Amino acid sequence: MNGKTKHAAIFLAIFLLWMKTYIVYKVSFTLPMDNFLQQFLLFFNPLSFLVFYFSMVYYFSPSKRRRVILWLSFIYSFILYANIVYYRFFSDFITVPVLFQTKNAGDMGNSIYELVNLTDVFFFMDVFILAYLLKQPRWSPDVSIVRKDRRKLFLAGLAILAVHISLAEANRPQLLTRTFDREILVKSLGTFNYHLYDIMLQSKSSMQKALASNIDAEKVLQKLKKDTAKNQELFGIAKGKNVIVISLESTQNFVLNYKINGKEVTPFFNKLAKSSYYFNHFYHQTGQGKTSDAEFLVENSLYPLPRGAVFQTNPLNEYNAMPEILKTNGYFSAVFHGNNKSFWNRDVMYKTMGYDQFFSEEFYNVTAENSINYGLKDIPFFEQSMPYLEDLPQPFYAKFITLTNHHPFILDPEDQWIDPYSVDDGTVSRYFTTVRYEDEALRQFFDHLKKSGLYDKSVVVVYGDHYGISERHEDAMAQVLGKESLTPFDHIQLQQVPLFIHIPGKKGRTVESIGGQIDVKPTLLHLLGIETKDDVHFGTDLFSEDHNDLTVLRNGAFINKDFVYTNETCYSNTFGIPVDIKKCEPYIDEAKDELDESDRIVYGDLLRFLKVK
Ligand code: GP9
Ligand code: MN
Repeated sequence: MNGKTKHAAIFLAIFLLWMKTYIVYKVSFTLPMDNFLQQFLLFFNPLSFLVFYFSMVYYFSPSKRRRVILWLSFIYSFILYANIVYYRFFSDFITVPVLFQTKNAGDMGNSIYELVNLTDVFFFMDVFILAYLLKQPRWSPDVSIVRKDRRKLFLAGLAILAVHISLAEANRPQLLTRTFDREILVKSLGTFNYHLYDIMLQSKSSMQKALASNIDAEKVLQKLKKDTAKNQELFGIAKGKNVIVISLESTQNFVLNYKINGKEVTPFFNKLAKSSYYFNHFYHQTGQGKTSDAEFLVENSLYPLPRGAVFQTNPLNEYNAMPEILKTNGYFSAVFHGNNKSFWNRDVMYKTMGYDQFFSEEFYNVTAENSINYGLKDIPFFEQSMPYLEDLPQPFYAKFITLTNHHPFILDPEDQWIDPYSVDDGTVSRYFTTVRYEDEALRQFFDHLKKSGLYDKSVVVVYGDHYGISERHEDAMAQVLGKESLTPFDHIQLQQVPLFIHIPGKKGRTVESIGGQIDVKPTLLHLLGIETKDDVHFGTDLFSEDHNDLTVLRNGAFINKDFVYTNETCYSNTFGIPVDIKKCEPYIDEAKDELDESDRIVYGDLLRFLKVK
């Protein structure tokens, strides 16, 4: 035994990775801590996984053990690093479905380049230190470990895990059964246990469709087939009109009426807010599927999924999407997007949703001059779309997805019509310039519509798809908003995106209803004079007095007129200060049930049972 501890080599490896993970939690992720138990859990949580993980070493022959320890350390570090890079952009952790979204990876080159730093090499330093130390006799892997020692280590792992899980459950009851918020899972379980848990959820959701039955469907769907309250005055006001829906890339509501050096960032949107119905308390409800999740919400009035993009995971389900409903009302449907057709699996999903035509990249003349970042710039995109649009059979339902205002918000100098915001954070600083460009693209598109005569014959719906500036830019955003620092309440406010609905012949007004993307479908159908009582949908008409203002975000946070619930804290919506959690409790459950029900529909593909009848 030459005086050293039996498992010295793996203890050393465990110790180094444990400390590294904890440092990553503190430095690379933003994980707010409410109490001492949470602090302790955060520190403790890497250990249980690491003990099990490294007990594998002893299944290899003694001569290989050193190499196996190093490989395990490297793989662990690599997965942790992948999470760091993903987090830098998405403020979120990797899930299994995200790993299969590789189709999008080619287009993300710019974004990834922006997110990887040279200094990241230091992140792997400890693996080199370990390689060096394991060569020293004091730390070299023990060759004499026998089955009994292995079992002891495994039991120790089990004991640590039991303590860990009980503490995590004590800190947050029903952690494993009712949690949508990955941040809480990672805080409590640790990154790697969380990954294992995620793999388990993945297998469960894959089975859900096979096990779903007509009876489940009946139970879930019956109460959702409701006759959503309407606004009698506006019902059918746009009957038979064309519908043009525009998805604004990464556009948050705070840019409206914002000025830089005396110049408006969104001169056109500011005018549009006055000449249309403008919803100033409207939230995005997207998850990991970003733009595609927003499309899913708007056209199905179902929630996207807690993990992955529903466009990728369930593209062959039965839905009752806007294009399908409108087809039975005599509409032709088309979607326009200057990017590769398979991005977000759109080509497959659009067929499922009943689109008659998809004008993707191949329909456009895309050159080095007229493209940037992900592809065709918005101005030429709208310009080149016009002839196609004018040729569509009417009435049509046409959706346009903009692209230029996408992270990392790069722009050619000749397209820059406003100064970058002066702050020491390139992303935030550039954001304003690409928003300004997008605003101009919309202005020009509206001009084209007016010239072509389509403007007076079409309802135009414009919405922001999701945030552009993630939480990790909070210092710069505090400066933008003129605050000392941002609270979780402020972060929820930042999830507001603009929504405009222009109806020909109507002057419009600012609508104060609190709502989200899930509400667009019933709102729009009602304007077109289409009943919604046979449609399964979660949203309610934003124009109706009985509109349900409980707006649920995909991570279980919610907003209504009285409260904002986020980060396990209940805030007064009027004052933005924490109030007794009990006030939020009834809605916490309602919000979760709603997300659960929607997930059951999507995972179980339950709408197929409706169609049969
Ligand atoms: C890609 C575009 C951007 O075609 O819709 O997608 P996002 O990354 O915002 O989801
Ligand atoms: Mn987007």
